[in-house]
Amino acid sequence: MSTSNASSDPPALNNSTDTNGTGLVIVNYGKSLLIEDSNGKLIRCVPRRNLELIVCGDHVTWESAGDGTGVVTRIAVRETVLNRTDGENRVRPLAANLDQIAIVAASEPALDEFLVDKYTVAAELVGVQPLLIINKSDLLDNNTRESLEQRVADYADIGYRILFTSVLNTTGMPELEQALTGRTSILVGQSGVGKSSLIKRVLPGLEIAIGRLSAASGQGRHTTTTTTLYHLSCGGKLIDSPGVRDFRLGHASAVELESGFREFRNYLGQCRFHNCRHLAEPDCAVADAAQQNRIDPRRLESYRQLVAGLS
Ligand SMILES: Nc1nc2c(ncn2[C@@H]2O[C@H](COP(=O)(O)OP(=O)(O)OP(=O)(O)O)[C@@H](O)[C@H]2O)c(=O)[nH]1
Ligand SMILES: [Mg+2]
Ligand SMILES: [Zn+2]
Repeated sequence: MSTSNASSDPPALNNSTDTNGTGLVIVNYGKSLLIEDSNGKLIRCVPRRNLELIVCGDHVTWESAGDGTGVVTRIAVRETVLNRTDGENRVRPLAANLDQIAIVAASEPALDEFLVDKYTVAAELVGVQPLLIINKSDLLDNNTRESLEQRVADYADIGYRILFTSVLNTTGMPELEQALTGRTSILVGQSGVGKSSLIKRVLPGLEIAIGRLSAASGQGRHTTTTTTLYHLSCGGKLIDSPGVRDFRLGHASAVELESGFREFRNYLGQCRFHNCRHLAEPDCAVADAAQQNRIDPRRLESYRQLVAGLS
């Protein structure tokens, strides 16, 4: 198993590899990146100029620089890519060649459904399954558990899998491992929900920096600073990513957004206006479905908020 720690300092390298070839990107530190060659060795590389941003999960071609380090010369075509929009309105890739997006939430920090919605839309647009993980289930009593279950029930109705997990009492861990087996998954979500702790659980012995929630604010500290790929012993790859306050989808049109809400699909094409945006138009099949609770009105509100953000 080759991994690297989650701090921003590149780990010590095995310098015995000195060839060219293909590699898998384990982490991009900014100025340098670590790739894993076909023998599982880690090689520190720099990207050749003019390459687009290289991300975790990318398959690349590299050339030896002759000193144990390498130069990445090419990025293989990505099967999938998870994008976000950054503060300067640029669409940036976060990770590539994923086949599952595991959205991690918890009761602390409080569940942010709009954030979860944005990640489910991102997963739909990427074309991969979202898995919703409600971690820290050990913190729930009967009442809080019931209310949280109710809040996430609509995601189950849509068809998304929900796993309640606890790193402390290992609830849901066998199911989580099974869901991760044989796939490339990324853990995303707010800071402090326990993404790195979950990785540490499924990869015992791995030293991952685990932060403490600030007691005062109830906000998690940003303990994970780089997106990092780990190999699971059960087969499969798991990518840890830094926690977020917010997630802005990569650029998506209104039509893409409506198809990103899977449960709307039954109603699309049934509105009075063929170009209905499901905002305030008359005879809107999507709005009618929400009124009858066949669509969660809260999810329609999320969609409307995202469409409003387009203008
Ligand atoms: N009670 C309880 N605490 C947990 C659980 N999982 C994680 N924690 C605690 O939650 C805090 C944050 O955990 P991390 O794993 O660092 O969270 P993270 O999502 O990786 O945070 P970022 O790296 O900042 O995005 C730590 O103090 C963990 O010990 C759990 O299942 N139950
Ligand atoms: Mg973390
Ligand atoms: Zn409509």
